[in-house]
Amino acid sequence: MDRTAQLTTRPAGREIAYDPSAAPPSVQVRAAQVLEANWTGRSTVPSRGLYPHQWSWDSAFIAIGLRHLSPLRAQTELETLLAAQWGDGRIPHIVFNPSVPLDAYFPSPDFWRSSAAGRAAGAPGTVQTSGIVQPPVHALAAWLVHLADPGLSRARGFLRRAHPRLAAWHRYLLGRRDLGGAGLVSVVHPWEQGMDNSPCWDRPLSRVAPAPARSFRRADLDHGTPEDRPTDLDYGRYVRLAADYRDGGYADGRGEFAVEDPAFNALLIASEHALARIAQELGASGREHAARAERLTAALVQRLWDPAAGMFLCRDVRAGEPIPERGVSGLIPLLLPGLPRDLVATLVRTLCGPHFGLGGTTRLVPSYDLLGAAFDAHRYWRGPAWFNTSWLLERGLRLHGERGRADALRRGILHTAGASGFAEYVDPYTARACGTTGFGWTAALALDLLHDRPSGDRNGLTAIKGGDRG
Ligand code: 9WN
Repeated sequence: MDRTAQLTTRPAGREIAYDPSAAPPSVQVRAAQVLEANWTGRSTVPSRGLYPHQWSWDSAFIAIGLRHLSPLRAQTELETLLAAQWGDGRIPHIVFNPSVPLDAYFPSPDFWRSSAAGRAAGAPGTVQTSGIVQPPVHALAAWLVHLADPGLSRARGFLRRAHPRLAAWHRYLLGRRDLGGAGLVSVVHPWEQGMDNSPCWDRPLSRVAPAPARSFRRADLDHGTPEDRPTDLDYGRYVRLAADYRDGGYADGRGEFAVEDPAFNALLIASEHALARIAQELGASGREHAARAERLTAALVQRLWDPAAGMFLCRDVRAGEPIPERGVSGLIPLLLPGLPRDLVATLVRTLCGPHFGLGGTTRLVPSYDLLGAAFDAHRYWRGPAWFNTSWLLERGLRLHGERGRADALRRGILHTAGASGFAEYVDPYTARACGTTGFGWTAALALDLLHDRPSGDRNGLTAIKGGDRG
């Protein structure tokens, strides 16, 4: 059933349980309008101006919110992305819309040349994509989308068709991207991790010779304030890394940049838990996925936990050392059900302490250490708060019984999302909007938090707990 019409005409009170003093009822209607405006017929753009194509992890987050408006559209969103999967299993980070002009976004399809340069890796011939990936939130999204309307999902064979593709995606990551040899996945470009210009990348990026500024034209500056966006020097390095990867036929293992990232790996683990549930729904045991989730959790703790920092750190695989920067990525493993209790307690202390300030100085979780030398409250992933990371941490807090903190963060997300016009990101202290507005995942994740779920399983997380497998 498509609920979009109901949501725009009905008073919110009957369907939605939330505190009206903290979140104006119109947030739900306005969030639905953003998703409507960004819908292209088969998928949702993150933003009409700045990001006019389909992005991989955006689509997963968007589907998680969209399921409350239209389970069918949420399924279609993921199916459109999965249809662009490469033969080697990778899900590309951008699926290009052929009707959008080439100069609307850089790097455009003529930069990536996926069907030619990616032929050996099995890039599709019918659709143009990028050649890098983004965090694997997709199996988690598919499971949550299924739960929104299991009858429709079964009738359409949604999980039956999605499961082999999701399993191949994880096989690609675990088989081709274990560049450090410790069982964890490495990203080979900052855009893959999704937090593009986090100070965590500064050290590994400093070894990369930037492409000359005159060799490309940035389209992002047509839409955003330069102070809110990455610098030209960073862009030159992004371009160099992507061009080298392309020129090597998108083969893995050779590039200068290889980083094991806590959030990327934690999302893979959460998605393995989800795959276990999906397999069970399809009549299998799911044990293989649940066991993999446990092994990966152990590897994550063993390899990336830093007791002195009180959180997980990224690891520079090429230099063979941890990266001594506190990025929000290092808190995201809080969403994992199998994390040792003492680590959970330490992560919560770090989240609420002076480095991230939650419940004290900040309204949402900053993307980078408030006390770090590179902190900048406005520039992209170097300090501002993003809604997807706060949403993930809200889930983590709730999962581990931190109900009061989770409720406060939820109120903060809802209030800020509405008050900022569904901003891409905000100043963590003042909540001033940065980047673009009408941003897809901000609207979708606000909708998700507004939706009334049965108590005890608000986000379907208890359904994918490692200890609860059959
Ligand atoms: C490059 C689409 C994407 C998000 C990323 C965010 C930003 C792109 C860019 O926008 O990255 O992929 O052009 O800066 O950093 O997380 O998926 O919303």
